[in-house]
Amino acid sequence: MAELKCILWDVDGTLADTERDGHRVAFNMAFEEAGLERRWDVETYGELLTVTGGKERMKFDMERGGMPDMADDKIAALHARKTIHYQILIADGLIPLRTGVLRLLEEAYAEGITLGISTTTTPAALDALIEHSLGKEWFDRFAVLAAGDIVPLKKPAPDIYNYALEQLGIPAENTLALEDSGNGWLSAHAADIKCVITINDYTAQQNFEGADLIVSELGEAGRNRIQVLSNPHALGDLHHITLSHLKSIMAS
Ligand code: XBP
Ligand code: MG
Repeated sequence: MAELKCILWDVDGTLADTERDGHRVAFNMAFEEAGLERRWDVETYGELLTVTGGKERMKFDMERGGMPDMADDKIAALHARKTIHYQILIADGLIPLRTGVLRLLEEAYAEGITLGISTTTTPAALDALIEHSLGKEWFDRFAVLAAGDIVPLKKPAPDIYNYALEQLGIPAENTLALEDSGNGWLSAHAADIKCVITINDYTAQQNFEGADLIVSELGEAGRNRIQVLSNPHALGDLHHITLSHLKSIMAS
């Protein structure tokens, strides 16, 4: 039984559905700009999402014959352009937060629970989403922004979660992660952090065996009831997820 002191948030797919209409589109813009013929359609991108990290994803596609051969520095330069396109898409306000995210963030912040980010995406991409989808004040409200290449191994390795915990000085047993993907779940689990999953179209079929709660979304009081896919802590009849549900998970 442990007290909930910290919530670490994944970004892509959890804070917002950024992958299909954000990152994927930005990759394709960078490919076109560089004169490459390769385009990642919605289905292909879904396959590629099993590889975390944009540079790693491009390299994987290259190694399987999708993209032309490129040296690491070319991949990095292409990815830098992709990040700029992504920042512009996000600044245009095209990607809203997922339902219930802001409500739960605000509730937790008001209660003094430490909030942090644990993501595979590039810091500049994260900053764009915070600024344009959450609001600038959240730069100060998150106690740690753990992102991208700050650790050598990306999710599913536990490194990014371990890094965030080290920075915060908060034990894993007092921390809860919010994730959307199998790789994210494996990463949090390997860091001994309890984890709630909000699935999305790209991750719905992935393996979350052992996760502490699996739901379709966090939901809102005034909206449709969420779908509950796994409720191992027997939280009762869930219409939407509240902070007290997250506390109950930690306490059981
Ligand atoms: C998701 C990722 C990222 C993004 C693209 O991260 O794996 O690679 O798809 O962002 P998370 P970059 O779910 O951990 O937030 O191109 O900046 O890597
Ligand atoms: Mg994610």
